[in-house]
Amino acid sequence: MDLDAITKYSALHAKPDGLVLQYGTAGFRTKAEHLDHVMFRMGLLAVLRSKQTKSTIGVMVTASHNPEEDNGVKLVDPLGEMLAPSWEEHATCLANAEEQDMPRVLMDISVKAAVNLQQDAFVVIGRDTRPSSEKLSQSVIDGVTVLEGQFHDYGLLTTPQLHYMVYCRNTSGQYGKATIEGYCQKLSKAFTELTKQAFCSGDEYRSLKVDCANGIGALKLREMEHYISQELSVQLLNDGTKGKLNHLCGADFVKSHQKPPQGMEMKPNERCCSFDGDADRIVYYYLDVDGHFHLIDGDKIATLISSFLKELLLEIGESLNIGVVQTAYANGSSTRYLEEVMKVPVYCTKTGVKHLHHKAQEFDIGVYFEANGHGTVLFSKAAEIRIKQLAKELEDKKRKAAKMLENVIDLFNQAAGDAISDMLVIEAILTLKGLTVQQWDALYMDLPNRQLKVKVADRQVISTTDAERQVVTPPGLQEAINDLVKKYKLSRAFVRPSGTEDIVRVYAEADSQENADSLAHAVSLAVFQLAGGVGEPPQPGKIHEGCWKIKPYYQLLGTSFPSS
Ligand code: G16
Repeated sequence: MDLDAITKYSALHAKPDGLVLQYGTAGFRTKAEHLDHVMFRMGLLAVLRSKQTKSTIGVMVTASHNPEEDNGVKLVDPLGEMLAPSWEEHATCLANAEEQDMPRVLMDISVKAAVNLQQDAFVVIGRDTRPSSEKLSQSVIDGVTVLEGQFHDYGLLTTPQLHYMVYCRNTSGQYGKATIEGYCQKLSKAFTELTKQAFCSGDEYRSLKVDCANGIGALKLREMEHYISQELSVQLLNDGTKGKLNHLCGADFVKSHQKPPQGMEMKPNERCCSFDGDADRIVYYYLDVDGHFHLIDGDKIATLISSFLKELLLEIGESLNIGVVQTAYANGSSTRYLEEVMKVPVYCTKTGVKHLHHKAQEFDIGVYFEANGHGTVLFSKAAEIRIKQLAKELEDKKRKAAKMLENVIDLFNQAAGDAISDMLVIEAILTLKGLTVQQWDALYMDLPNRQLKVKVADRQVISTTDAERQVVTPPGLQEAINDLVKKYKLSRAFVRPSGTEDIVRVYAEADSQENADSLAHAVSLAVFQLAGGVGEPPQPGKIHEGCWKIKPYYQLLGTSFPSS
């Protein structure tokens, strides 16, 4: 390791004094102007990780759903998964080392992690469309080259596409070709094969409006469009030609405000969806004939997908175990529907797809989705081999079902939650089942809910347990939440520090929208008072938006998956 060269180049990417950042839910995120040194150092770290794993490592420059002014960076491990937790710690140490200490910290990491410095290293880099991303990805490249790592810069990519590229490169192309054409060909082939099987191919199922959050999703969906235009016509809105990234649009906006994005003109019952800024999340929605907005979030996506997979497994007579993984944000109705109606085991993990992904790996088929629309499905190697074998051996209807499963395996991006891939899966299922968006929505009725943000001086004063459903510190906060929850029916609330924004998130659900709003507001006030709120205390505000025509509780469990 040429420490002199590292010191010299590091000075060109100097760390602002006193700045402390943490590798959070999805890497480092903050204002773009504070990230140059982090990018350089993550280039260095990616080389060490590549040497240690003897594999290609990915570096993605994006702040996903955050505002355009922010940016971020995360490392992608060999099988396309999120960075191992012990390396997250190394990343935090390296990013926070003061300028003069940085080379020593880098050496310490290589010793601690038993990195063979003679080993070759290869790093692939991708970035989103933020104005700051190109320069910041150049800083990553500077870090890679000063440690004499080789690299390939993919330039503009969605985050899940970068995960896919890493996975392909480390499996000698068995998972697919590590190019955009390879990605589009793999997914579109599976999509075409699947939709070919549909009995119902009326126009109703063949067009979709997509809000691309003014981000990279627009560019990459345009590339995919060329491959799928025979089966699906997509109309792209918020494609980045006019608006600002994630501003009044995108999956995070739609989910948290429970209303359509700017620029989306919706006819009644028209199926629409939104991607987030780096196209790793998707939510669906529609307006009913009375003009009410209906959101179909990650929970309902997981339900649709697991129902479909369960049906196919039943058809081929295989008892592979399916598990669904959610977080505390999952709507109570979704968990009840999955467990009590569908009889599928459901598990709750901490927020962050890295946690869900890990849990989902325990099943033959692990379906994981966060309520915010971030998720995918993982098939174990054994399940994949068995399904492929059955697709050859079985006959007639059973063979058809096994073939469908085979195509579903190819259609999912198993490296990471992927808005484009998930959209194609959902469109294929709706077409195959002959389901309208309203029928899908009617699987169960969401409990009214509200998410709010509270600004505090130091969000780390809040620590949690039980998959973030209970507060441990500061003292008294959990008791205050418990007392507030008792005042409402069918209610639940929790708070947790965000790992991507400098705020505390508050979630509440209850029997009516008014009660969910009121509970969320009361919990926000408790956070403000007990966890060091800054600025104005949270105001009740205008938060009664959206459509929640809630039915009595017993009806929430009533519907079953419509069969074709
Ligand atoms: C990232 C993570 C998600 C997480 C979200 C919000 O999403 O990948 O798993 O749900 O941040 O996290 P937090 O509540 O900690 O801010 P994205 O789409 O921004 O990459």
